[in-house]
Parts: sequence; structure tokens; C-alpha cells
Amino acid sequence: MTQADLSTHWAGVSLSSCIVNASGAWCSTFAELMDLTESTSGAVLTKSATLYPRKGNLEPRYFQWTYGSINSMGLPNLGIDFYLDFIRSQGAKKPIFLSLAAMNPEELSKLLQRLRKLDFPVVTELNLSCPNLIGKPQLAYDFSCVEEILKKVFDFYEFPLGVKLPPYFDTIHFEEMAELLNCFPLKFVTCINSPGNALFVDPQTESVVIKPKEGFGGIGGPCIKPIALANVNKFFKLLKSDIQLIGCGGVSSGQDIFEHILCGASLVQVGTQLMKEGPGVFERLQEELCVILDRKSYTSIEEFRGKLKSLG
Ligand code: HRO
Repeated sequence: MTQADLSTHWAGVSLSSCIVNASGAWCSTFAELMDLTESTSGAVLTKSATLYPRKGNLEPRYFQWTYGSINSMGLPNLGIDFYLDFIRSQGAKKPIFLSLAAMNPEELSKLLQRLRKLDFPVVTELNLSCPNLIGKPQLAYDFSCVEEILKKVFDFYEFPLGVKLPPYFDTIHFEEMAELLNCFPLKFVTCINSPGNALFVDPQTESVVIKPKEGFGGIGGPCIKPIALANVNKFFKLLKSDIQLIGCGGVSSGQDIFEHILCGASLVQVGTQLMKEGPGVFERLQEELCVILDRKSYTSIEEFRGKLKSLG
């Protein structure tokens, strides 16, 4: 078997593999980030960082079953300074990308000012879609708010930046959001964050399974793959060609990654399956993807990326 080339680029940075962690999965603490650094993932992406550390929502706040996971973590993280120190301490071992979340525009502006002062550029995924902040809506469902935020950001900020979106379900929303995003020098768009405010019911106990928000939370895992693929493919078709698509949602096998790339993703993130299987998941997924590429005589992901066929 020849070994297919799984390398890619993310916001201009070369990665040896197109498979990375999703922000939030195994990337909050020093130990978790070290595990990812030592794994075969193409890069490390941090938990969404806020200006100050946050404890997040009450536990239990994560639950998984065969077809998915539900979470209402509430953005627990160690704060921007911790994640920047981690990136600094790791040097050039493996590309490390920063996920950023802000509770309000002032906090976002302070976070970006902090990044601007660094003597190295940090590629940043701006999380516009956390579904679990009690009393706060998901930013990216408010289109004028997204426009306002991006105008403020690109007024002064020049390091590479992309955004993570929630899933959309209507053609007009895909079109309006793409039109808006096309006005800004974004490097990438990540589709999708967990579909929010879902409910898992345990019929045995006749109860919800997580404590915050009376059991409502964001869902991940196999059950969201068709929604994720639809969002990747729609935005791949609608966004200008210099905005990369990052696929996230429903990835637990090499075939899932193949499908995301076929829909247009330049790299693919793994969340729920990483939580289930641990960082060894990257090696298995790479092997499974290589077997598929070999069977189809593809030698690199660029040969089939975005080439999903329509029927007639
Ligand atoms: O921490 C969370 O509750 C969380 C975040 Cl920030 C996110 O972006 N997506 C998610 O499913 N959970």
C-alpha cells in the first residue's frame, strides 16, 4: 500500500495531517494540550479562551451515548494568559492554534489587543457560536451583531483569523451569512459548532442527563454529521475561494473525514470521538483515511477536495 499524503495548510501554516482536535475536546488543561502535542494530530487547537479563567456550568455537564454527546460546559477555561504561555512554551514542535471567545465586545477588543502585542502571529479561531452561556444567545444567529463584531475586529487586527459558526438550516441564512463573511479578510470558517439546545432523555430514570439549563445542551457526534456536511458544502460553494472551510461535526471514522473533504473541507476537526477514544484516535483516523485514498487511487486530499457530485 502506498501512503497517501494527508498534509494540508491551515491559514497559511503547513500541517502534516489534515486531522486535528475540535476546540473544547481534550484541550483545556496543560496535560490535555501536551497529550495533543504528542499525538499524531496535524495541529493543536486550544479550548476557547476568555480574558479571565472561568469555572463553567455546574456538573454533570457532559454526557455521551452511542450516536452522540450532549454538553453544557459553559466555557470553562484557564484564561488567555495560560493558553498564550502554553503556545510560547512549546516553540515550533507542532502548530498550535488559539480559540478565542468573548463575553462582550469590550472583552474581545482586550483579547485581540493582547494578541497584537505578541512577537509571533497566533492563528485564531474566533468562537461566535457557544450554545451554553446561560442568559446569552449564540452570537452568530444575530447577523447584524456578527457584522458589527467583524468590522471592529478588522479595523485594527491583522493576524490570521477565522470564525467558528453554529449550524444554519435555511438557504437564506447560508446566503446572507456568506455574503457578510465575504466582506472581511477571514482566513477560514469552521462549520459547525454543536447544534444548541438539544435534549437527551434517559427513559430509565425518566430524567435529563446534564444539570445546567434543565438538561438542554449542544450535541455532537455521529448524529450531527449530515448537518455538518451540509454547512461545509454550502459555505464552500458560497464563500470566496480564499476563505478555507474547516469541517467539524460527526467525525468518528476515516470515511467521515473523506466525506467532509469531498464537501470542501481543507481540514477536519474531531470532538466527541476524541473525548471517547483519547488522542490515539488521530492515528486510527489517519490509517482509515489512507486506506480509502489508496483504494480510490488518490495520492493527496487536494485531488478530491470539494468535488462532491450532484445527480444530474
Ligand atoms: O464550553 C461550552 O459549553 C461549549 C463551547 Cl464554548 C462551544 O463552543 N461549543 C460547545 O458545544 N460547548
